[in-house]
Amino acid sequence: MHHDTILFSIEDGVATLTLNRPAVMNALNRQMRQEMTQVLTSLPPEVRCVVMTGAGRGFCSGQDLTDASAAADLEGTLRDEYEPMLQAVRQCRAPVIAAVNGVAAGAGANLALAADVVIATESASFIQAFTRIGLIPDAGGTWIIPRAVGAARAMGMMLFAQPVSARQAADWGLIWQALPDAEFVEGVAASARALAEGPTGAYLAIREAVTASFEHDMPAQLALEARLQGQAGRSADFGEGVSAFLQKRPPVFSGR
Ligand code: T3D
Repeated sequence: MHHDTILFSIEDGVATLTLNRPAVMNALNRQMRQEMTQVLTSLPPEVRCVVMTGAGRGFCSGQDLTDASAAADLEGTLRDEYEPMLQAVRQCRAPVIAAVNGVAAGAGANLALAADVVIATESASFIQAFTRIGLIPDAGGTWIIPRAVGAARAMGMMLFAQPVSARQAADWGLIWQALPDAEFVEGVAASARALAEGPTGAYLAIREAVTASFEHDMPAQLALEARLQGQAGRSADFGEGVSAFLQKRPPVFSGR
């Protein structure tokens, strides 16, 4: 399928989805949101890891501020266009890596933070830019950020709208890794390969359990773990993992 605002390719089970409006730092317009949602909800079966990244020097500058129609109905735009895109990331049938190649601002930052794993290049930064234009953080930011870094840092990021460097973000636990710029591309590729060769069902169950943990008490979480582990225990990948261990060889997971 042809896309105008994103690039999409698949190699060795890794799908790379590149936000591709570099002249505006990959600002999100309606078409980009639709194309992202469409691609993420119709991945071919061979895909076992998705890498989201940006073309040019930025990752994503958030809402395209030249789009007057989105501005005229923010609630509708969020409900009808942002929410499906974010749910497509959170419910993707393969683990998602956000490869933050440069600045991630506004909804662009929160799109990255919705991924399962965020790897940023050291020169990148995360900006909750919203209050600069009189808005509140959206695109899931008010849910994800306080859970990741606590209320004090979340409030500081959101009220001051200053860039948080990739290194600071990693030190705070907002993201998984900040890599030196020279190691970024290979580091992302190695992580993507590792996930694409891994036990996909276990990865998706881990996402479900970690997400649910924020709402559950411990008994409810223990019950969820038991159910999800029962499911993992019936997978071919569990059989393969144990056989490989006993035979002292690396496992070859099928993702089933
Ligand atoms: O539906 C709704 O509207 C509600 C949803 C809201 C969600 C949101 O995301 S609100 C937050 C929107 N985003 C921002 O406020 C960030 C705006 N951008 C910036 O602050 C800066 O551009 C960056 C920090 C991202 C990058 O700064 P810098 O100095 O590296 O680059 P630049 O020169 O500012 O940007 C390069 C070009 O991209 C420039 O165009 P030009 O002058 O070369 O023709 C700039 O205007 C354009 N650009 C950057 N961000 C956006 C944008 N154009 C449209 N929309 C943008 N968000």
